Amino acid sequence: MPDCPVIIALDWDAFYCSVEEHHDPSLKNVPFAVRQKSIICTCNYIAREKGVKKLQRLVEAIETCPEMRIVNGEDLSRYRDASKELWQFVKLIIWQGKVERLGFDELFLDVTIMIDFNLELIRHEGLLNDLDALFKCCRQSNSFWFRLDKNDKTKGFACSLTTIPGHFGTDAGMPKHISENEIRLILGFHLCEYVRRQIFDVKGYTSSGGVSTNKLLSKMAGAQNKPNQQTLLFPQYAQDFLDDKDIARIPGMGHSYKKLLLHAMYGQKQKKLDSDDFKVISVRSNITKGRFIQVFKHNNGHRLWDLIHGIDNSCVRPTAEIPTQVSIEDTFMSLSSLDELKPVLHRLSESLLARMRIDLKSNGLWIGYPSRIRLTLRHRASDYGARISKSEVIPSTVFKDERDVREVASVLVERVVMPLFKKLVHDARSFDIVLVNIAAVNIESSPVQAKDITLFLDRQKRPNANKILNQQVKKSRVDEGVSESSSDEQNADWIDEADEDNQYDYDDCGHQLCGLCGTRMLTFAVDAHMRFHEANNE
Ligand code: DCP
Ligand code: MG
Ligand code: MG
Repeated sequence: MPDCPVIIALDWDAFYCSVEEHHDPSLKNVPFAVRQKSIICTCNYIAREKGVKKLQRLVEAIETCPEMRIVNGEDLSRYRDASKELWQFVKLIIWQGKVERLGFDELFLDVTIMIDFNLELIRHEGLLNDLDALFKCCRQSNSFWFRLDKNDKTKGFACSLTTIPGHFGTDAGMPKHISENEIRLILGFHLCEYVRRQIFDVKGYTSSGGVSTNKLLSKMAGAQNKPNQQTLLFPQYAQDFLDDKDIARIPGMGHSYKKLLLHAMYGQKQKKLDSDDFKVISVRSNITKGRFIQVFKHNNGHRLWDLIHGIDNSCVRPTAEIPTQVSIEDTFMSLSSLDELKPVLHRLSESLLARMRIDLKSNGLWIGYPSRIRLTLRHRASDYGARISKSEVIPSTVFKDERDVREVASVLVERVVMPLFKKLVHDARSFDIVLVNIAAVNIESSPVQAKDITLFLDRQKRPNANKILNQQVKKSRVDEGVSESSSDEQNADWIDEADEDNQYDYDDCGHQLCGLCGTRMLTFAVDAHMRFHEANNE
C-alpha cells in the first residue's frame, strides 16, 4: 500500500467569542454571544449549554438565556487580525509552511513530510519490525521523541506510539492489523495535539482537530468532537463514518444541492422522508453514479460523487502571505439614482482603503501592491448572478499613508470609480443596481508595479511610461468583461470557497444576504447558515 498523506484540520472553538474574550476578559465564564444585525453569529459554549444556538435570531436567543451578554461583531477587523496571527503561528511549526486557511477559523496542515522524517527515525530504532508486537507491549516502553526540526535534535516532543490522544472517528477504534500507514496517522494525531496545545499555551485559543488522509476526511473528523478535542479517522473506516452523516454536511453539497438531489431521488414523495433518507448511505444506495452526476451541472457531480465516497484529491494549498485581491461588496434592494449611488461608492471605497491598509501592510510597510481598481455591478434586470466589471489603473495616492482614508477615498471615487461606473452603465440616468463590489486587484509583492503606476499618472510629463502602461492594460483585460456567478456555483466547490477567502473578498460589513430568510452573513458562512435552516426544517 502506498504511503498515505497525513492531513490535520483545525477549527477554532467559538472563534469570535474567543477573540472577544481576549479583548475583554470579563466575558470569560459568563454566557455571551456575538451579534451581527439581528442574528447571533456565534455564542460561547456556556451559552450553548443553556440552549442558545449559533445563527439563532437575537430575540429568540435572549428569550432562551436572558442573562446572556451580547457583543456587537459587525466590525470584523479583530477577527481577521486574530485569524491571521494564529495562521502565522501555526505556519512556524509546520515544515515548508504547508498551511491553508479556510475562512477565518479553519486551517488545513499537510504534515506528510514531517511524518515521513519521523517514521524513518522510528524505523532506525527498529520499532517498525513487528508492529503487532509493538502494540502488545507496555505503553510506557514505546516513548518516542517526535522531531520538529531536522537539524536540531532538541526541538520536539515526547509521545507514545501506542497512545491515541483523543477520539476515534468510528466505534471500530484501532484497526486489527497495524501497518506503517496507521503509525503515520497516529504520529499525525500526536502532532495535532502538540500544535493545539502550543496554540493554547502561547496564544490562548482552544481548537478542535481532525486527522486523516485527505482534507475532506480530516475536516469532517474534526467536527465530530468539539470543543477542545480531536478525532482520528483511519481511511478504512471512512465510508462507515461518512455513511451516517446527513448529505448536506458534505462540504460543497449544502442545502440547495441536497434539495436538488432529493428531488431527483424521491420526486414529490419528499414530504414523507425522515432523517435516514438524508444520510450519505441512503443517497449512495438510491441513485446511480450517472444519475447523480446528471443532477449537478458545472462538473461538480464528479467531485461530489467522489466526496461522498471519501475521495478528495485536492492538495493543501499554502495560503499566500499576500492576497491576490482585496475587495469590498454590498448588496441593495435598489440603487437607481446617482444621489443614492455616490454615498455608497464613497463608503465602499473608504472600507476598501482601510482593508488594504490591514491586509497589504506588515510592520507599517506595504507588502502588496495592487495595480488596478475593479468595479463590479449587478443590475436588477440581469440574469440571476450575472455581474459586469471593468478595471482601471490604481492612483498612486492610495499608497500615501499620511493622507486620511476619507480624503483618499474621495480621490479614488472621483478619478477611478465614477469613471468606471459611467463606462459600465451607459445611461447614467436610468439604472437599477443590486450589487456593488470594489476591488484592488493584480496584487504584486514588488513595488515596481506601483512605480509604474506613478509613471502612468504622470505620463504627460513622462511619455515613456506609456509603454509600461500598455503592457499592464493587456494583462488586465483578462479580468474585464462579464463574469458569471451564483451562490450555487460558489458553494459548488468547497476548495474554491477557500480561494475566495484567500482573495480576502469581503463585503462591507462582511455580509451576504440569505436567499431564504434575508439574514445577512459572511460569505464563507453561508453553508453553515443553510444547515441552520435545514435543522429547523427537520
Ligand atoms: N460565523 C458567522 N456567520 C455564520 C457562521 C459563522 O459570522 N453564519 C463566524 C462566527 C464564528 C466563526 O465565523 O465564530 C467561525 O465559524 P464556526 O462555524 O467555526 O463557529 P465557531 O467557531 O463560532 O464555533 P465552533 O466551536 O462550533 O467551531
Ligand atoms: Mg470554529
Ligand atoms: Mg469553522
